[in-house]
Amino acid sequence: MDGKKDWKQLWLKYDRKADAGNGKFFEKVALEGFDAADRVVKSALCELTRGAEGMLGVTPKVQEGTPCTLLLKKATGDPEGYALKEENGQITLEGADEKGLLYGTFHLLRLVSMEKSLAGLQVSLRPDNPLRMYNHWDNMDGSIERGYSGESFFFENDDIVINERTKDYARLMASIGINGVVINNVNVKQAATWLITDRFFDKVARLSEIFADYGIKFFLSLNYAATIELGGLGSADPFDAGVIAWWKAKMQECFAKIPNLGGFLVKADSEGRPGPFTYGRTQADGANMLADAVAPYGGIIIWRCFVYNCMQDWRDYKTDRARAGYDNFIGMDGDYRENVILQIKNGPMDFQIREPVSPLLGGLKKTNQMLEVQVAQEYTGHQIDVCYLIPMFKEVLDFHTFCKEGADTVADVISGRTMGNKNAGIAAVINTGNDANWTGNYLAAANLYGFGRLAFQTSLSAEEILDEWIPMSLSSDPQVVETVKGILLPSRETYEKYTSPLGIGWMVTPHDHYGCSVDGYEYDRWGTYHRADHLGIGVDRSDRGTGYAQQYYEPNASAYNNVETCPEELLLFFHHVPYKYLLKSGKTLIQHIYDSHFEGYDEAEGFARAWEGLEGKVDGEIFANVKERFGMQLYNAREWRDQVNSYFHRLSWIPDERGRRIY
Ligand code: GCW
Repeated sequence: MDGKKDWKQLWLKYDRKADAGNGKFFEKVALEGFDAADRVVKSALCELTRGAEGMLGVTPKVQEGTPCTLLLKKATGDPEGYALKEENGQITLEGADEKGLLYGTFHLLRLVSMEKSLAGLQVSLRPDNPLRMYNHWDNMDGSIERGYSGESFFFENDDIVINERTKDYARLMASIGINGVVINNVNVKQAATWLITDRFFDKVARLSEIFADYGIKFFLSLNYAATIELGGLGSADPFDAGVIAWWKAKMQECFAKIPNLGGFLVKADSEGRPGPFTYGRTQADGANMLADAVAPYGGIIIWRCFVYNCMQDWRDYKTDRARAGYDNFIGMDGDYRENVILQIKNGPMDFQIREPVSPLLGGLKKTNQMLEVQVAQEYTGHQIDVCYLIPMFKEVLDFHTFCKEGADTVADVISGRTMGNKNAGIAAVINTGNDANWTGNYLAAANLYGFGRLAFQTSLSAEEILDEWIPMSLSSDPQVVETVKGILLPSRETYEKYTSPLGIGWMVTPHDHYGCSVDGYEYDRWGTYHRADHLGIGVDRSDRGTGYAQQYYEPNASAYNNVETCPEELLLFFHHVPYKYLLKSGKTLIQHIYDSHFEGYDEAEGFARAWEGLEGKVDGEIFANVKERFGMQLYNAREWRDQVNSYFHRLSWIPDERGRRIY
């Protein structure tokens, strides 16, 4: 198989694998209770054939009735769930519905790809989160906001593109359990506003049908001011009868024209986007108006909570951007329609390498919630620097909010376990583009894969996910598996070490967000400050400062409020701390800054060296791609190390205890 074709399919490349006694199970396949003509069943059968032929050299014969070696059977169970069992040489895959069948099929193929024996197999699974979504920030001119792997494969020249990649994409998504996709940027402007009109309905419908084949609901981001821009109305006031009527008619049209439409994602009153605040209305007023319009069709409105003042005065120490999400939404807890879900970023700021968990998650007790994370590496290395994000996502999911005894983790809240609700789940800003390898750095596909797997089965560890992804995507050679794990597992902490310290965030090149600029945002309007002076650094968010720490339930609130009990990795997020402050390690804060920056660079160098050792063991193109990225990462890490260290050395006048070169 030629290299290029191979890497285009990412973890579904289905190259020949050791049989491990598995081939025989794929010889005779029978369906029971499933309709072979159903579109999702067809996809499952197609995938089964493709996988078995590619990996095992077996072409399954789909036949009626038993005896068979693989029985695909409809059974009762939770939606999207499945069970797999091997007994006496026969595997039974029970799906609770067509999607369950599809996910079970991918499970089976995954094991084959990992060269695991299917003998004695016994699993029963259902997804942990009802909604498992990827959000694209793709613009209709083909650009991608915060995209680091080429241009959009959905749009170009203000039009929709449908090609081979569309289907490959849907397969990849289904294989990791994604069941909803938003194809366009939340900043809906120009042509994208027209996606809900006749100009695009035909192509939008075709696109959505491709997703339907793989059990994926189709979503669009909406322009809140469409009544003005498309409807020619003078207003977007959610209480205006004309506005309400326009949306009702528009939604009727949308759901009639786009058969697989799940609903809409809305960014309102945020970073210059229009919203209900303009009319003196609340976020709930805006969301509910749209929710009522989509309710007759079973649609949902996913409303983002990224609402803050982006015109702040840096001189102002009282206004705190971290507070904004909570302050803007907590007062309306319980006021949202049942088909509204609030989508909340994992942290209160914006996808930094380290942030506390947003206090809105679980802070809201009567409102549907969805977690938003960013797989696109906006602040975490632009898919140049390697940064495996699954450990960070797991930290967020495992966080105890203390909202309800026994069901208080973020995972509980967003799975619906805390409130017993079904409109809940998890979404990620995706890291794909039209680069041949989808994600720029081939290793960034571990994040693409891992997010889906984690959304489906939250208990999977960051390492277990790599134990799947590496053999499926690179090689099952133990040296490759161990080396790549050795690079990816610590990579988030490495990135953190050479960039901004202890939760302070930012210090990035403004707008672009790659590379170091310690004061880049310090005197700007975005509310993102480090407040360093010659004595110390950090933002006082305790009750003596902005009071942000008080937005948490106890005991989190007190823990964060007090410099002694604040988790050290978040120390500078919550407190302004002198450089001579002694950390638990016995080091001063300034020494920690120096040490971690030297360490971070050295670790990145170690990763690059380890990768060199895989030459000839992985596909040549993949090897070269990652090697090239490591070259760029080392340049970046060195700049970060030396700029941060020099900055604090010059400010504090405190020398490095170990006398290393600081500029
Ligand atoms: O992370 C920031 C980005 C913006 C983005 C915004 C958001 C889509 O810098 O590019 O806009 O967040 O999440 O809405």
